[in-house]
Amino acid sequence: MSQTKKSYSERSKTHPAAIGRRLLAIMAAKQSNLCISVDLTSPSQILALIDELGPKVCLVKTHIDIITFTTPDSITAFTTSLQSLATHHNFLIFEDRKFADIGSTVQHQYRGGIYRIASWAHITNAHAIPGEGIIQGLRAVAHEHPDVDRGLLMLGEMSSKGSLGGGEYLAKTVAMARGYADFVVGFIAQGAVERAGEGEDFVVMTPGVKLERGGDGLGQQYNTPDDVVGERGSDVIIVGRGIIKAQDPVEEAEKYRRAGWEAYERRLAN
Ligand code: S5P
Repeated sequence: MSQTKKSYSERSKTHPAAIGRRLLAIMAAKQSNLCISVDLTSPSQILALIDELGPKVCLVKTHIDIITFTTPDSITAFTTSLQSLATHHNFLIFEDRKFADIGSTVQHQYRGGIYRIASWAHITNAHAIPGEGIIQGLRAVAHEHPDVDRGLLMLGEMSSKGSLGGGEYLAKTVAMARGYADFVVGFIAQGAVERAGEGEDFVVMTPGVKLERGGDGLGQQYNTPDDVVGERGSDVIIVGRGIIKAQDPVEEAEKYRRAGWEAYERRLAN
């Protein structure tokens, strides 16, 4: 059976990566395929908004390096609070770091520096451009945390105008990830990626989502939840400004949660 026809609940029992099984189980339990992208710069505003939106989402996406921290301690305080919110509201944390260097360098970037991403983010992402050493480097750091589940998304296709991804690049990215099924949970792409054999499962997450199609004047291109989940077979919608800039972000998040979930249910039924 095509993976796009299987329920999240069914897939949560068989996904080859532990973090993939956990994410799919959360999606099924909360009836949410919504990932909120909290692209704000104030730590307290971010945490307050996540506390409000937590019940509606399966995943919270951060850009830790756009946040204004005053001291190193305030970074730890932030990531500790974020982890508590994740436990309390039952969501996972996705740091949108977009690693793009050789294996040796990304190991340092993932493990160390001031952000110590591997210590708090369940999922992060990487470009395929350096070749599979980037996956090997990140996976080795993830294995330094045997007590916690960690996973990676490979960027195979971007939402922005003129992106070099998609097509053959996406196919090569998928091929590269195949040997790392216990760590590569899935892909960032604009729709379902070429699905393959037994035992494989790719969670596909799609940014560039709003309730109405359009753009932002800087190359971002928006499609609707129905376009990406219903028509193109993506699994998770990633929404930033569509929710965080709304007058009532909680009410808006509920609209996106419902739109994403209904598109998924229609896909299963058709
Ligand atoms: O192809 C991509 C990949 C990502 S991760 N296009 C994207 O827009 N993103 C991220 O998704 C981007 O960095 C931003 O954090 C979010 C989209 O935000 P929005 O405000 O346009 O919904």
